[in-house]
Amino acid sequence: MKEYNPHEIEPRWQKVWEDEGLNAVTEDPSKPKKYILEMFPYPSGDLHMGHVRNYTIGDVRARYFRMRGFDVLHPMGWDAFGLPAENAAIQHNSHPAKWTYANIDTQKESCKRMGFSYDWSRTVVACDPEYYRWGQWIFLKMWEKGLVERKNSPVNWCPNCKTVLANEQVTEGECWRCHGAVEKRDLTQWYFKITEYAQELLDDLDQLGGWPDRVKQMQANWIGRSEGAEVDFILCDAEGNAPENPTDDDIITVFTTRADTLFGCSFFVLAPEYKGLSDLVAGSEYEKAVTDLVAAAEKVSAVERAQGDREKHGAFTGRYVVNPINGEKVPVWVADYVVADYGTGAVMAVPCGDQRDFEFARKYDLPIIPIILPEDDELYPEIGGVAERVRLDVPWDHAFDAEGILVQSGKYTGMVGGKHSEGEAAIVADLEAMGRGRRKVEFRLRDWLISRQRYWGNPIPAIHCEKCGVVPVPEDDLPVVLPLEVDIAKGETLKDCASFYETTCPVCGGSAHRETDTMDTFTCSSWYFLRYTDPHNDSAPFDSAKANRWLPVDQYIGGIEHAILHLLYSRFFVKVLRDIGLVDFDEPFQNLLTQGMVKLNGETMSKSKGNTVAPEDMIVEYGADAVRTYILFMAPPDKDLEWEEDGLAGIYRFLNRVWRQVSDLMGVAGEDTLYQGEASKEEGIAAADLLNRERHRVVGKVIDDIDRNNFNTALAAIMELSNATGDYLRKVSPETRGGCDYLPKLDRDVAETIVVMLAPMAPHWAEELWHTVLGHEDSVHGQPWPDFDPEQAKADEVELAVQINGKVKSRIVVAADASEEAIKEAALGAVSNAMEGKSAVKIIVIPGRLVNIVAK
Ligand code: ANZ
Ligand code: ZN
Repeated sequence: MKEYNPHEIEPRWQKVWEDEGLNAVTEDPSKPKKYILEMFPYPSGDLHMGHVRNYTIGDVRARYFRMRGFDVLHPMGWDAFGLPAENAAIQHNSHPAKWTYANIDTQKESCKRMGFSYDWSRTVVACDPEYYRWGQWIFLKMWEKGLVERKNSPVNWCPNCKTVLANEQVTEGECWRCHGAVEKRDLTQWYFKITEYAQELLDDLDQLGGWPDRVKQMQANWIGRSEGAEVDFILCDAEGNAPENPTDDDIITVFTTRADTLFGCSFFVLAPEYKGLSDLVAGSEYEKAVTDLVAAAEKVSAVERAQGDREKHGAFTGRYVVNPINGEKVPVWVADYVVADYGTGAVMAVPCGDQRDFEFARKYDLPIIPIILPEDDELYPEIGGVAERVRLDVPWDHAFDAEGILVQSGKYTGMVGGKHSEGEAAIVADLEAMGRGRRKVEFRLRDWLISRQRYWGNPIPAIHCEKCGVVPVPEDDLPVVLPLEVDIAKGETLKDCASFYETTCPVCGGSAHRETDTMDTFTCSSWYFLRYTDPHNDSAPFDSAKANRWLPVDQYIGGIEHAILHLLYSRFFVKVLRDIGLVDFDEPFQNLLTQGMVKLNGETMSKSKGNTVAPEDMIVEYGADAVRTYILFMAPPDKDLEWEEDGLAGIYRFLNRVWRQVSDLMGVAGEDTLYQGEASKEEGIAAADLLNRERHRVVGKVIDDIDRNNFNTALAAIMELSNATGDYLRKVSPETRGGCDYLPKLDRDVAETIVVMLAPMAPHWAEELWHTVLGHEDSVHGQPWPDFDPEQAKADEVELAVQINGKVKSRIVVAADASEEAIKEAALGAVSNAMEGKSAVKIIVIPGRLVNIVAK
């Protein structure tokens, strides 16, 4: 018998599989399909343990479904554009393309060494013109559909990365990549109008039953639907007089979810970027303070400013507006806690109901008028039911933002106030009747800023012509090839590349120049999963029939860090492609698994912390099969995994042990046999029965577990089958087994069942056993999944431990369907001596396990 030697076995089988095209997608329409997908990696350096975990999970599912008779698509590719390639090129005085393709080669080799069953002929590489060409094509289609927009707006600018960042890429005022401070700049940028799909992106979360609730909640929060109303306030002139016949120009509108609190509005606040703000203060004594405040606010990102716990800053504009509900004049301030791009950028401040307004009022000594109270509030006896307003010095230290009763609110006094409340409905209805308000739904979601002032990305297919303006590159001229002769290490940009920059206008034929912005790399990852279905199509991004057959993806696997942006953008792309008529489904990913982190000593492995374990080193030590199996065994896939090399060594020993058990079962262990099988005939029969039962039970359990991604419990069950096998081999000698007509069949059945069930996890190990020990010619990976008979999985009898006061004193064997009374009787009988005159106070039966007799 040969020893299990992964270093010899694994590369050998990898070569055979590759030569025989074992992992090629069959495209067999007679079979049901499964599309198993792992998020494609960014090619920076080699694979790390997080990748290996992600791809192992996907690989097991792909292999499992092939064995269960599905037509499986399981591809891999690279998200190959992006900033790190530029930074590396600058550092090493090289070219981003060189760095990127070298890393792709390294990662691909590592994938092969891990035995992942990708169909490499379907690889999608985002920086290949054959792929990005179709990204440009989709861009043009979106443009045609009115989903592309250029606008001049204040954008987040990272001075470090010299690029614009989407709001989503700014966290707490920092760039998501370099963590440097982000500034505001006014630039003309390209946007995808994802907001047109906001409602559908929210509604269709309901279709995603196979997504973690947490991820759906994160998406819903990001979309941020808010129901409220717009309310029109009338602007007074510089002397503070309300216009007699206000025109549209005299109106400043706010968005509020709490129109019920209008009587508590004691001031009014504009965002520092509010359009027309400078006109309001021009030439007045308030101008300087306002300008200073605006300048200071510019240095802080909107995200940060919107955070509740920040100290608020403001300045009075010297102007007033009239509250439409009660005709009261309130002062207009500018404050940094109001953001320009939500609602209207103006807020009716209600310090008694809104904590931010409350803090601002306290800081600048503005009135706080209590207009909503809980009935048990200490102020309630005094002003509960009072319709007319009195100014009170309220003793509060924070706003009251819950539901309550409206007080001091004119005819609305006594109504319930709060979001979606009776009072809110009544006030909005009256505002509508007056023509001073209307229902409004707001979304937090902003349009997607897709232009980047970077070289290493997909060129935006647009041309700037002095005469014709900005015009699309004609479809037939695609791709706009990213020129490789740009030396970014020397500081060159696309503008410096004349052969790219100088062009002619496709409309008038005059000289023109190309757009030099490239697309956000999130555009590349928003549809790669569609391209895999038809990766070499050179007349369309993909064939609709192919995409419609393979998608939605049956299982998508990736990190929680992509829970918002990547998934939202991909969902958006699919809806747009559906509306263009290219696909006939609404959602790209049916089931989503967000895998947990790989940790070392409680800390997430990361290069920057220097606490990584290189997959390569582990392969050298234990082989890829052990690494794969270990990763699956150590934790459920969505939970964090604490790396322990001892555990990996344990799994290696497990594979070795089963290797020898299979050899023993097949009678080829020779001198290496682990087991001598010397027990009595009765014990032998019992062990054989148990083994048969375990075989049926475990197959059923493993199917159940893998279907639910519970690979760890599936492996634990296979270990139980291995234990039963060991017990059997210890009790039944090879001679006994050979001399019996059904045991050799059981031996082979159990051996093959174990090998086939471990094949998705330890593919090389299983293939080798399948050929050399089990004597097959074809591949184990083409075998059907073992059947099982639930009837045979049931035990006729069960063994129970019998305890007296928690100490095991005996064991009994009872019928599996024995009544509790019968079990108690048998247990008492078994321990009658041990009771030593004590009497049973209570008998507890734990079915299938034990009986505990509480004795005194
Ligand atoms: C008056 C009011 C009274 C408000 C009250 C709240 C409580 P959500 O639920 O997130 O949609 N708001 C509106 N536009 C804003 C902006 N551009 N910057 C900062 N805050 C803004 O939040 C809606 C509420 O946020 C609105 O309702 C408004 O304050 C504020 F007791 O209006 B509310
Ligand atoms: Zn032109």
